[in-house]
Amino acid sequence: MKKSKKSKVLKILAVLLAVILAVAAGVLYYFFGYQTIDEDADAFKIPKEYELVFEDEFINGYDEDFWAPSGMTVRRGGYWSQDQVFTKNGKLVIRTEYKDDVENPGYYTGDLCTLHDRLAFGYYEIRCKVENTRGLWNAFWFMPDDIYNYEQKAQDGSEIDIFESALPYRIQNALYYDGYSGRKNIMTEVEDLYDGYHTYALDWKKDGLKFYFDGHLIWELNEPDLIPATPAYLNITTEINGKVIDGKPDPSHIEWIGCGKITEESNVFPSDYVIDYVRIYDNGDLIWNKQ
Ligand SMILES: [Ca+2]
Ligand SMILES: [Ca+2]
Repeated sequence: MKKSKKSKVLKILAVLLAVILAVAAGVLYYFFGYQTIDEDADAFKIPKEYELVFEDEFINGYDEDFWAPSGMTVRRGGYWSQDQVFTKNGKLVIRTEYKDDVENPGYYTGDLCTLHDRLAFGYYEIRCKVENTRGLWNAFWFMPDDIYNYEQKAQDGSEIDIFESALPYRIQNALYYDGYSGRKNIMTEVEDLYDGYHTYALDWKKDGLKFYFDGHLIWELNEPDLIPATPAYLNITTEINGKVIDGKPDPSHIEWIGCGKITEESNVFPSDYVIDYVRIYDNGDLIWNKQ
């Protein structure tokens, strides 16, 4: 009797310990978890059968038929303004800086997003340079018109982050779906993240997603219910960590834990997200709904 009671207690303790360890592992991955890149692995080369269907080299402007800045708007802890988005020497620059000589003093940055076109599947590549500025993140990502479709998991609308740079020396790739209640993500540590230009790519096919950094495969998803099949719009953005409080950006209410808070003291401004090019290839599956 005593023995069985003891073994029951031990079993319960073992289960509890397993649960605690699993939760701890989840928490650790959430805050600290990341992978590194196998630089010795063969780099991916764009197959010959992939057809280049769009290219913006940002020479004397961006392709105004394809995308545009969102215009003056409040975005998290800062403002998006078309004035922060310009081209220079064959590069697109999204500039972040603090402005106090304007009607609404605060941190100003910007974005480009596709105006009317919606895309699904295809191969997408950006070549860009990011800076180690705390409290903001640069990104290249897809957003569906409706992420609040719950009938299917990611298939009926998913945010797809081809990359986000939020944590120091780390990039994140992610899928968000079902009204942001669904998430799959991976963090990758990159030692030379800030040392010049890198390429970030997504090969989005009907049977899977592959994410690349400088040609190195860093994440692969093959589960059918996680492969988005809904055309989405494409974004290049910089976002300031923070929340909108009473219609105003408040960078002291930080939203992404670990990204930190943007401050003039800890950063050098202006901070530029510099994009050399964006290219889109038809990988055999591309859907491009033009308007
Ligand atoms: Ca869904
Ligand atoms: Ca260029």
